[in-house]
Amino acid sequence: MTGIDIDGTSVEVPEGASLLSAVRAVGIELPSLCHDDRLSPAGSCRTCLVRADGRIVAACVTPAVAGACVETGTDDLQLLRRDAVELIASALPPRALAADSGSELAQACRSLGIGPCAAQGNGGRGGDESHPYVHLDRDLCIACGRCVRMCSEVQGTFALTLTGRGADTVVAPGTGGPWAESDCVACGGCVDTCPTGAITEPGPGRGLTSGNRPAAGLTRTTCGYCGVGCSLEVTTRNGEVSAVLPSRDGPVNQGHACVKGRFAHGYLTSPERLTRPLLRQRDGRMEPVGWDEALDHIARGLRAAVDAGGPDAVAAISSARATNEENYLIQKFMRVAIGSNNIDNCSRLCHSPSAAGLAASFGLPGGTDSFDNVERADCLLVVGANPVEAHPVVGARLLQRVLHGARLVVADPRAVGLALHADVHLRPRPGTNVALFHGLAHVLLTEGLTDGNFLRERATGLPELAELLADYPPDRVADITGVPATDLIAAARLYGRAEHPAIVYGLGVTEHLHGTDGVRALSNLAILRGAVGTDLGYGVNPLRGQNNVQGASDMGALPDVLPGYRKVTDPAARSRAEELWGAPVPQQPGMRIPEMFAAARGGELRALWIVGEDVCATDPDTQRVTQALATCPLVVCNELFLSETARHADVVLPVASWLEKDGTFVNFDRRFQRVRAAVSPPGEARTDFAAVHALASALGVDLGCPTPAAALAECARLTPLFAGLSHDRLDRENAVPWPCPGPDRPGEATLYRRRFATADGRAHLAAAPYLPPGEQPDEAYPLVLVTGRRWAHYNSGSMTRRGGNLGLDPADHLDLHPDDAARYGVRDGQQVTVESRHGRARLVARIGRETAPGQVFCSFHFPASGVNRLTSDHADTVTSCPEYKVTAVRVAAP
Ligand SMILES: Nc1nc2c(c(=O)[nH]1)N[C@H]1C(S)=C(S)[C@@H](COP(=O)(O)OP(=O)(O)OC[C@H]3O[C@@H](n4cnc5c(=O)[nH]c(N)nc54)[C@H](O)[C@@H]3O)O[C@H]1N2
Ligand SMILES: Nc1nc2c(c(=O)[nH]1)N[C@H]1C(S)=C(S)[C@@H](COP(=O)(O)OP(=O)(O)OC[C@H]3O[C@@H](n4cnc5c(=O)[nH]c(N)nc54)[C@H](O)[C@@H]3O)O[C@H]1N2
Ligand SMILES: [Mo]
Repeated sequence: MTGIDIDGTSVEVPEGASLLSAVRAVGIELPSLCHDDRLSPAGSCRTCLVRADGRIVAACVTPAVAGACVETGTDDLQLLRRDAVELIASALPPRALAADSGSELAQACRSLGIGPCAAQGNGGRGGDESHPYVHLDRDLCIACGRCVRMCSEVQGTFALTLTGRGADTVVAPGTGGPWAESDCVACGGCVDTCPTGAITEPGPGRGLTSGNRPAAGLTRTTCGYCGVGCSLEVTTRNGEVSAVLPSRDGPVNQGHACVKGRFAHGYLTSPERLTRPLLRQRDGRMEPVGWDEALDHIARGLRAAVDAGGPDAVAAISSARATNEENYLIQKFMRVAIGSNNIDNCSRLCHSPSAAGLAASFGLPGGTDSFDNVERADCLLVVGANPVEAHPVVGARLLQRVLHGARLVVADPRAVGLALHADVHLRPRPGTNVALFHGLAHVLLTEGLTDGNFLRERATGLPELAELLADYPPDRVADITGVPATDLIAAARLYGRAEHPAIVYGLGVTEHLHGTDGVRALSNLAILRGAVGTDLGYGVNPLRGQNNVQGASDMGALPDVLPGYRKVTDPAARSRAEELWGAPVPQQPGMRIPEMFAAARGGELRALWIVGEDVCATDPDTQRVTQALATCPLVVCNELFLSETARHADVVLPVASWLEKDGTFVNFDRRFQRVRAAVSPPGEARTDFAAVHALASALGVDLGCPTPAAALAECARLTPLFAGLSHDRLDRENAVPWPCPGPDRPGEATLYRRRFATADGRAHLAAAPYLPPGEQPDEAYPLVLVTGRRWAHYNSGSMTRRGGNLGLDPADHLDLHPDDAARYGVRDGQQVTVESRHGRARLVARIGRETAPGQVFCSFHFPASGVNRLTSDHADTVTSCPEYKVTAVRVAAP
C-alpha cells in the first residue's frame, strides 16, 4: 500500500493506484470524462486536474507516489476543471445538456454549475441508426476514446476507431460502413461507457448506463442465457424492462455483458408469449383454458398412466433454464408424488460426459477450478469450445489474457474465435479427440514433461496409460486426426512447459460417441502435469452451457442421483431423503431422455412432462422424437412459447422466464447466485415453481417448501455439498461456490487441494483407446457436418428470434469451404438442401475458410430449418449424450 495526503486527509491506496482512485477513496468526486475504471487511463480530457506536490496533473494518469501531497479543492483547480468541461461541452449541440440527460457529461456540468446554454455547437454530423441495439449520434461524440478502448481492452473485438482530425474526430466502425455491417457483436460495452450519450441503446433504455442507472425500479439478478452467470441490473418502467445493464461488481462479468443478456429481452413482451394454459380438444385444436381445468386434466392423465403402467409409466424432463429451486421441486415431485426416478435434464444433451468423466477422474462432477484462477494461467488449452460466440464474457476475458501474453493452444476443427489468436491451432477431424489427447499425452511422457511426484503421490493408472500411449506416437495420431505431428508436438510442449497451464473445454469434447472418454483423456493431460488440485496449474474446466445446467444436475434432476449427486441405489442416501421428505424414494434408477422417447414409442411410457426443453427442435433425430410424443397418451409442456414441442403437447402450461422469477442458478464454475424477478409474468403465466406445486396439489400431495428460499434451505439440509447455502447468504455475498458444507464456510472455488474426491483420494488416469465416431462419410454422404452455436442466437432460438437479434442473424447458415462449394455447385447466400441418413434440412450457404474441406458447419437456432432432423441417435456410450458433432451429409443446391 502507498500512503498519500489528499487535502489534509491521509489515505492508503494499493501500489500503482492512480491519484484519481486515491481522491475517490476519500469521497471526492472529480469529473473524468475520458476515464473508466475498466479501461486503461488516457489522460486526454484534462477534466480531472489536481495539484500534486505543487504540479498540476491529470489525476487519472498520475500514479500515487508515497508521501505525495495532493490538492483538489483550491479555486484555481476548480476553475481549470470547470473550463475544461465547459470547453468540451461548448462544441456540442444543446441537446447534449438537455435537462433530462443523465449522461456523465450532463451530470458533470450540473455539478460544476455549467448551464445548458454552454452547449453551443451546431451539430450536423449525422448519426448511424443501422444497428438494432447501438445507435450513434456523432454530434455528441467528444472523441474521448472510451468506446474504442472498451471494444479493444474489454470485449476484444476491435470494431471501433476514431476517425477525422482535430475537433472533427469522431468514433466510427473500423470497417468504414454502417454500424450494422461492422464487426460489432453488440456487447453493449461502448453504450455503457459513453459519457455523453453519443452511443446509446435505442428505446426506453436510451441513455442508461451501469454508471447512471436509477436506483428506483432496479433489480439485480443473474443472466438466464448461458452458463457464464453474469450479474445484471435490470431497470424497469411501467412494469416493463427498460434496460439490462452489467453489474460493475459482477463476480464473473466485472461490468461486461453480451448481446443476449444485455439486449435480448424483447421476447418478454412478444405477442406470441403464452398467457393462458392450452388444452388439446377432441378435434385436435389447442384451446386456452383456466389453470384448474388444465391441472385437472393433467392429474387425471397422470393417475391413468400410473394405474395402467405403474409409477415408471410417467417421466419428466426438467429444465436447465429453470432455477435450482424449480429443479429441486420437480425431482421431488417425481420421486415423492409419482414414485419414480424417471427425471432427467438437458445436461444429458450437453455436458453429461463432463459430469461422468470429471467424477471418474477427480471425484466431483464439476470443473476443478474457478474461472478467476483459469484467467491467471500462462498457457491456455481451449478444446472444442468457441467461447467468443457461446460464452462471450469468458471469451473476452480469455482473449485479453492471450493479448497480454498467455500462450494459447486451440483444438477445434474450425478456424473461428480464439483459434485466430492461437500459438498453435490443432484442427482434428471431428470425432478424433481421444486420439489427439493421447498424442499430446504421449509427447508429455516421452519428453519428460510430467510431474513424477504428483503421479506417485496423488494419481493412479500410470502404467496402464503409459502402455496405451505407446500406440499413439505423433505420426500415428496425425494419420487418425489429420493434425500434423509437428503441431501436436508444439502444442504438447507449450502445455507441458508452461508454469501454470489451464484447460478449458466445451461440447466439441462431449457431444460425441465417446464423449466421456474424451473428457477423461483430456483430464489425463492435467494429471500427467500435476496441474490440477495443486498450485502448478488450473485444472480442467468445462464451459457449461445453459444458465443452470450445472444446477439442474446438482439439484438431482437426474435419473440415477438425488440432490448433491447421492446415488439412488445408496440406501443411506435414500433414507436421508425419505426422512426429510416423509415418503419412500424409489431405488431403481430411472430413464434417461433418449430412453424416455424409446419407451414412449414402445408404449410403456404413458405420460411425459417436459419443462422448458424444445425436444422436437433440439434433441437429435427429431422425427423420432416427434413420433414418441405422438404415441405418448399424455404430454405436458411448461413453456414461454408455442415451441415445436408445445405444438405436440396435450397440455401447455404458460410459465415465467428468468426475468420474472425468484431463485438461484449455478454457473459454469459452480457459483450459486441469486435470480430475482424484475417484472411480472404476462397474463396467467406462473413460475415453474408455482406450476409444480399446483400440479402436486391437484394430485393431493403437499411438497412442502412453499417458497424458493425454503426449497433451497431444504436442499441444504439434505446434502452436505450445499449445506452452507441459503438465499439470505447469497443476498449478502452475491456468489458462493459449492462444495459449501456450512454457513460459516466460504465454499471451495478450487477443488482437491488436499485430496481428490475419489474413493482412494487420488486422481485417476484413464487408459481408454481411441474409437472412431458413430458416423463416417461415404460416397453417398461425403461431408462431415458439425453443428454448434452462433453469437446472436441461443439454442432453439425461442427467445433470441423474438427481438432485435433476429436482425443481427436472420437464418441458420451452412458454412462450407470454397473447394466444396465449387464441387457441389453451391453459391454464397444460396438456399441449399442438406441430407443425412436420417433426414433433410434447408439452410442458407455461406462460403468461407472457417471450415476445413470435407467439413460443413451449421447452427440449430431456427427450428424451421430442421437441423436436428439430420443428426443421428448415436450417443456417448457412457452417458447417452448425442453425437451432435459428427453427422455424414450431402449438400445439394435445389
Ligand atoms: N450464443 C450462444 N451462446 C450459447 C449457446 C447458444 O446457443 N448461443 N448455448 C449455450 C449452451 S447450451 C452450451 S452447451 C454452450 C456450448 O458452447 P460451446 O461448447 O463452445 O459450443 P459449440 O459451438 O456447440 O461447440 C464448440 C466447438 O466444438 C468444435 N468441435 C466440434 N467437433 C469437435 C471435435 O471433434 N473436436 C474438437 N476439439 N472440437 C470440435 C466446434 O467446431 C465448435 O467450435 O454454449 C452456451 N452459450
Ligand atoms: N444439432 C445440435 N443440437 C443441439 C446442440 C448442438 O450442439 N447441435 N446442443 C444441445 C445442447 S448443448 C443443449 S443445452 C440443447 C438446448 O436445447 P433446449 O433446452 O431445447 O433449448 P433452449 O432454447 O435453451 O430452451 C428450451 C425451451 O425452454 C424455454 N424456456 C426458457 N426459459 C424457461 C423457463 O424458465 N421455464 C420453462 N419451463 N421454459 C423455459 C424456451 O422458450 C425454449 O423453448 O440443445 C441441444 N441440441
Ligand atoms: Mo448445452
